[in-house]
Amino acid sequence: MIEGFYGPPWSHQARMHAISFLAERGMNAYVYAPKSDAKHREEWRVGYDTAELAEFRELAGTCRDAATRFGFAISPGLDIEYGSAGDRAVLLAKLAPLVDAGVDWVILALDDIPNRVGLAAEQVALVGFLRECLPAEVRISLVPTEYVGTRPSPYLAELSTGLPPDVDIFWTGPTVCSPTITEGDARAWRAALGGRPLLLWDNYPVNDSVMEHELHLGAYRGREAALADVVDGVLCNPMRQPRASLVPLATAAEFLTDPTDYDEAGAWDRAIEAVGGRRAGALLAIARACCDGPLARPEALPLHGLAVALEAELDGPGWQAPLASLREELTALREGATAWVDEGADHAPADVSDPLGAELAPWLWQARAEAEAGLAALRLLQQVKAVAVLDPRGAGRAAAPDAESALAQCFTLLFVWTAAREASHEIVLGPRFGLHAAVVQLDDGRPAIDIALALREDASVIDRLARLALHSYQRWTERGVEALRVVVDGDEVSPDDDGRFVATPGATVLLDADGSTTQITTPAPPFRDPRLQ
Ligand code: LTM
Repeated sequence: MIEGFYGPPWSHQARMHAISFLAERGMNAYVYAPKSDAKHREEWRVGYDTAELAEFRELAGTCRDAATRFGFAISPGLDIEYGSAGDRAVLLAKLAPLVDAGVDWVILALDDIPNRVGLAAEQVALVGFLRECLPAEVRISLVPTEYVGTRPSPYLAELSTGLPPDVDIFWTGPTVCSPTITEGDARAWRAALGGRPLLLWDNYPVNDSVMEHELHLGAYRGREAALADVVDGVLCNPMRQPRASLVPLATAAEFLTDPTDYDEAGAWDRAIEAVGGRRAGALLAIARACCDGPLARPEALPLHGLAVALEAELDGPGWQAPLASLREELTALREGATAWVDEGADHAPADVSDPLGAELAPWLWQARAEAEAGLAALRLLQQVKAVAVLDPRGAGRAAAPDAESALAQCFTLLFVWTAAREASHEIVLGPRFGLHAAVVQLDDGRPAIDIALALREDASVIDRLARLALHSYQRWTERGVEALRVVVDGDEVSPDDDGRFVATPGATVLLDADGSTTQITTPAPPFRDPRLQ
């Protein structure tokens, strides 16, 4: 793992917990590289104080005990004068106490700075200087200024010819947060670097900068098993939320331990169980609502598949079953999120009694609002259909759509949908507007943004359900009123004024009203219905 995101660095305790948790699952490297630790980047010249060095020492000890390699990254590229003897001396003076505290791996992180002609040569000289001055047992790696792509470039060529041979180079794949990374991608990048050792800085599940409203709780995926034969290591960049990160990271650990036989679904279940503990059920519900991201498009959300299935059945007699599946998914989300936020209503970022709940709180609140809106949409869809209750002896009661009930439900939907859209910017059940860092290489090696990869718009499943319900309601208002028909095993029966009818047990019962049909396959409709009270 490489803690290399923008945003508040993890707490020391969270870091120590993550290292031990991941070591138990086979991960064996940790790099300290939080961009927002000023002493790591903006104020890289300032040394760590005694208390901070004591924490690094403890971290080094934890890593040693967990058979985990401990790396410290320094990111001086914003303002270092590469050739300046003064800056070089400051850099060495900064690193010396860290090496003394147990760091035996130094990473020079020169990412996210402007590139220019001649930069590679200056960086090569600085790495050479560090190689000469740091003890031989300290490994050195470089995060280059160009770290994305699969093609050669003048910068990479210059870098690879000048660096000491044992210095390995970080790379993030074809883009910054790469949806897929193949063996071929890695071979191509390695070739662009003259075949030198390559470490994958895998930007998953990271959710910083433009992604900070997303929670990436889905399983690790999209990496070819044979990638392991080409790269010399994989370090995942976690989310700003240390506990929640352990879900995707535990799945990555399973993949990296055995890429060929990786069982994505099983790994995800195991991760949720291990991280969620007594909250595993609720964590599963929120994870199913937040498993899209750079590695999985919103179409991968389970609720999306259920919504598509409902759309396919909506105009036919079998609409109740897919509607019931959606109700189940959304109810689990609403119940899980509600119980969690209610128990820790004062969840503050520093809540130590439930650190996972504190991290997830903004998404739990949003999940509750989204689930309410989705359920309101489903209720409205039911209101514009004929429904019935049917007991095992064949006694039934049916009702046609009713203008008053439908209107009331339509208003409810409009209010709760508005509430969900206005609640917060946190993304749950698909983005209304979302961005991913999608820098790529053009054919000639120059950098660019892949807009198709970067932009995700109008992909909220809740919006989709709300629109579906409102359009169904609209279509119903445009139809003429037709009398309710009840057809039992092909024969029309006449319900009484209260809608009561009798069917032989096990018979096929169809209701027709206002141009739509409902087949009765369950004793009651998906939602309790005011028309049948
Ligand atoms: O990926 C690299 C090498 N650098 C930065 C990371 O610090 C950041 O966390 C990710 C995700 O936004 N993108 C980067 O470019």
